[in-house]
Amino acid sequence: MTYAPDAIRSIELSTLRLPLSVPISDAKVFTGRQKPMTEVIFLIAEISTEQGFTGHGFSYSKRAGGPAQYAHAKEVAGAAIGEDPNDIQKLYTKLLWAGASVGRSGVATQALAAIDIALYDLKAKRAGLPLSKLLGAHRDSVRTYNTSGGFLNASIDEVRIRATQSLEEGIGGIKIKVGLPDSAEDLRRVRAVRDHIGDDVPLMVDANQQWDRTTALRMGRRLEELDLVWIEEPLDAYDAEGHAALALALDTPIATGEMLASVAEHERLIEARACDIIQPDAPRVGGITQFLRLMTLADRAGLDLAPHFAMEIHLHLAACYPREPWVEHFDWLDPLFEERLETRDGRMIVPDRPGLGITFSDQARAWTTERVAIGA
Ligand code: SMN
Ligand code: MG
Repeated sequence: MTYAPDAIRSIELSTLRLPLSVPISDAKVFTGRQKPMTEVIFLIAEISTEQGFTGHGFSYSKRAGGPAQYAHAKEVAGAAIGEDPNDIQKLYTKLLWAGASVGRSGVATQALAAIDIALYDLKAKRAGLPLSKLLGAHRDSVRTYNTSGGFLNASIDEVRIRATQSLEEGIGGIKIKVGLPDSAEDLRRVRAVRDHIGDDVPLMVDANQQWDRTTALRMGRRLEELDLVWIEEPLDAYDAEGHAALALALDTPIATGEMLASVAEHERLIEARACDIIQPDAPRVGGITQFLRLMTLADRAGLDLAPHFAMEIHLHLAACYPREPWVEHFDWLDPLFEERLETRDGRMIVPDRPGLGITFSDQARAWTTERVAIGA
């Protein structure tokens, strides 16, 4: 059977505001750098082709950046109309050049990410394959840990309750936030959760960049006894040298990377040997085309992988990583999709539905604030 080229007929872009049930605080709020988070803004891309195939993708922003991502996507998406949707790398490059004056990272490529992810969803659906199978999976499920129950706005009792709920739902690990101005309170919270879940349940902590190098080393040494899976973002996301020194000084693995906005920024971290576990975010680095490049670099550097947030996308990608990865569980996005991801025996199960396996819900449509059809 010869290949009959298809063509992109339209790209529908929309902005969606997901309200959070309570204002969310990590350490960046307690150091006064940010306000509590009350919503997450999503850029949705829905691509349709002349042969009738469709694909959905999303990017996101917190506190600022959403309108800019939507505006940039609106300006450049037209360059993809009429192109073959299977030429994903060509399309990424074409859209990058269409908006080249604003660079190859940050908002510019986060706007492209939604379209890039939608193209992979479409290609996998055309093939009748889950995205992980299209890309070449290593596994059908991925170890998973919960974050949404461990923020600093929650009391330690609430954190304990959410940890129990997560473990009862079949989630395999618990991450809690640290980085409070009072380090003694940090230690009390971590020790309380370790005592609550027991020594055999994987436990991680996340300082969201709020320790200085001295505090990070002191806290890292005091946390060694708690046998953590990793200490996340102990330092500023761009302090590759500080992370590298800390990784050498501590036994507990160092994880970081979520805030980096391009493959190039991650390469600097990898070259500096700044971490043991890399935590890239596909929407944040420009989509799946970029994430796949990054997975290759990370594997060659011998790093473990624990992608940040957006489990609906990262579950498929982590399933393709050569080393046993982790995927981060948040329940925040559940209302956006008709389907729910299944967790059992500590792992998240890759859906056997074609593509990403997600359908936007009526609630998602109701939370949509802007929408434009390019090319239709
Ligand atoms: C995080 C995620 C979502 C909102 C704030 C902070 C975090 C993480 O750093 O690792 O999940
Ligand atoms: Mg984090």
